Amino acid sequence: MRVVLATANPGKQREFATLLAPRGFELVLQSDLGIESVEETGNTFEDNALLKAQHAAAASGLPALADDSGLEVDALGGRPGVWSARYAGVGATDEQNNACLLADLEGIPDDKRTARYRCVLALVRSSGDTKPILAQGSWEGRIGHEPVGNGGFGYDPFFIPTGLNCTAAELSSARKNALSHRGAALRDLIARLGNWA
Ligand code: ITT
Repeated sequence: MRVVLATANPGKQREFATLLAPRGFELVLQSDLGIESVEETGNTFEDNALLKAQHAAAASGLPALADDSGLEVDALGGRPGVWSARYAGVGATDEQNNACLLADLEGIPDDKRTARYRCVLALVRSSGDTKPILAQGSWEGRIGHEPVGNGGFGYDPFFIPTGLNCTAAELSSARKNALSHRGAALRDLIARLGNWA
């Protein structure tokens, strides 16, 4: 099945390529079709995932898969949440977002630094698809005090998954995919696919 992957995030692109290759999806990057990212105006992961998928489907005429994801930190009332990519401002780098997170958590002890990654996927056959498939996954953990590891992307050097003594950035990509919110959301999506397409 030929599907446009509606993301401009290279970290997500790598993870999707590994996760979807064995599932018979032929992924086309929206950037390879000259499709720009749409403005994320939704207030929920679901709304933004749908927005991105519908935009890519409308621009390409192909089915589209989008991911909206982020980090919810309990001590910050669930922030940065849907604003995770823009925590330090529009166009912020991972380093700037991580610095912002660390500053906002200054003085917060370990047991209050609980957090989770959430991922919502939207798969549409066309921009007007009235029955999009939505799937989701989450990954519990806590936020460390310093960056550790070189793998993954985004907040991974600070995210210590529950039950592990290392950060998500120290995991191999296979292990991250097996444990992560994105891996869980993709397994949920595949379970919901049925005879889609
Ligand atoms: P697209 O909209 O183009 O897909 P984006 O990076 O803007 O890319 P989101 O709006 O969904 O995507 O924001 C997701 C942010 O959440 C991402 O930039 C990271 O900061 C964070 N994030 C999500 N999944 C992550 C993961 O597996 N590891 C680390 N950080 C993650």
